[in-house]
Amino acid sequence: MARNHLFDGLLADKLSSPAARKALFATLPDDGRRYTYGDVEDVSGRFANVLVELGVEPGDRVAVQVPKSIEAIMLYLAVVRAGAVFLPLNTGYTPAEIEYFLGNATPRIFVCDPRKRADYEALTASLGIGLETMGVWQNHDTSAGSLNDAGLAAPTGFNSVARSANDLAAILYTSGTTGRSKGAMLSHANLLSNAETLVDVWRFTADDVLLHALPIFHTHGLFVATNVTLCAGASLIFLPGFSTEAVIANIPDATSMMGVPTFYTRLLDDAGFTGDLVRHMRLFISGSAPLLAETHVQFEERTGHRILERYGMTETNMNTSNPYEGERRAGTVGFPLPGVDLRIVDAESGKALPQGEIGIIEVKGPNVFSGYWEMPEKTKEEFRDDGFFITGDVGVIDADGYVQIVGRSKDLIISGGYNIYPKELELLLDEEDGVLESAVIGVPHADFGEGVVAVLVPKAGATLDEAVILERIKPKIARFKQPKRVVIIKDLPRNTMGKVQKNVLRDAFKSLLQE
Ligand code: MCA
Ligand code: AMP
Repeated sequence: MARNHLFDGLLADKLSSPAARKALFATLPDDGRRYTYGDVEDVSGRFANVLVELGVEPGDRVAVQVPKSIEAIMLYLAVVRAGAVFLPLNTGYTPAEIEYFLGNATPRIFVCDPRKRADYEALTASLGIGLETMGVWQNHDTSAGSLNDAGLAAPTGFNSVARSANDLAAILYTSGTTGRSKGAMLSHANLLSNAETLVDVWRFTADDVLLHALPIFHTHGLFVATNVTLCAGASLIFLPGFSTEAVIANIPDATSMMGVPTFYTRLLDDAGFTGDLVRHMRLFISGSAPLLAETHVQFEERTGHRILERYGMTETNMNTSNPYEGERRAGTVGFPLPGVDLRIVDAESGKALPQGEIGIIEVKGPNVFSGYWEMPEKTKEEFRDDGFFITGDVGVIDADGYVQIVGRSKDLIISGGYNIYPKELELLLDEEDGVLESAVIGVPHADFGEGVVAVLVPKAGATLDEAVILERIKPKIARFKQPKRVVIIKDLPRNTMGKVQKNVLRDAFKSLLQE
């Protein structure tokens, strides 16, 4: 039978016999349900049948902004099985933000939260995009959206559409320095090769139980956590989101956990998170944002476990990881993964730098995406002629080969593991009445690592008010991107070239978000 590279690569051996199909894929502590690998095949088959019925053809995009549920994972697999391209969107995005993604990606259908259907009817109708809904199922009897209903009525059997290694499996949007998001095109082979590598280097097996508290619209929760689990034939404890209470309640049944640094600092802040509670754990992994060396040390002191930090990007999946065996070095992201070439280059000349010198990190490998959706120019700008992708992260390789990320050449804020591009906010703020110009910066934040601060300069004669500005941008942009504070100053500091000196602002306001 023709193969679907990603689905069959992840799952064929788990579906090969009735006994294998009975293995557990997920438990859902919220409603007591259990999902076996057989259920994964059956439910993804139901949704794949529904998608085909709705007119989804191979290569079509299916855009999805739905609350976290196990059915949403089944929808991801269904899209892959139908030969289409999965396009997940952050649940925090406002309709104004979603409009751009739908216009840019022109999906066949858009699946939204049933509670938000009315917000999208006119937009999808005007773009000629089908509108469907998917909500959270509390049990098998109650449905929660048009896709949930249709899935219940559809047959389970579905012959996955043949797809080869280079066919697209997903598009994930990631903002650029220009402030407009670009769709990173990820192939079946990008996703499968990275999952296989991570299973290997992190020693995942069918005995693993991964505590899943991440959102599933980004690389971390969707591909790293979920694909690795599927690939290993392991299982998930699938939580609707992160809370320290839920993690503490469920961690006794887990063997492993993946999280952003905020997960770990919040757990350490809770006296109920003790060494005894997690003595049995095999592995804690952190990524998406820098884990402070201090957190690494505190975590080991409390639990005896050394968090394993790794480094990735939407465009590349995972690039480097600290070793499973051997020293997990605090403040570093470890070694390039097997099959990944990583070099440090001079930002200006693009020439490779010797070990120990700081420069831009570039990567090449089977994990690296093929380009940005319908943006050949942008794609060209971010690749070297020899195929290396320019990450925009600034790093250095130490004498033992550990990669350390020391900064970013791209103007990016990472808050609680979410990326925020200042330009996008600056464009919005500049449109506000009375604003002459703005600069958006990230400053230290005890909980989120970095928090957003907007620095505004009023037009001559105008007065600006922090609360009014915050209120006005509220409906325009996702909550997590909104400034935690707005400060108003007379002039922005500039260098002799006229460029705003954000480092000066970051220094001036470095304590603004500290308690
Ligand atoms: C929530 N808020 C935030 C954030 N999260 N503000 C800034 N940054 C955030 N990350 C807002 C809320 O809207 C709220 O505003 C206020 O801050 C307090 O929210 P709180 O209830 O404390 O937040 P929460 O719901 O507990 O969420 C915090 C969280 C969450 C659990 C850390 O942000 C999270 O799950 N982050 C994970 C992100 C992630 O998966 N990143 C991976 C990207 P108000 O009170 O006004 O409503 S993939 C990636 O980066 C690459 C490829 C990789 O390497 O993995
Ligand atoms: P995204 O745009 O969501 O793909 O985020 C990718 C960016 O997150 C990378 O380019 C890095 O700047 C950052 N990142 C991911 N993992 C780490 C890490 N372990 N340490 C520091 N930065 C990280």
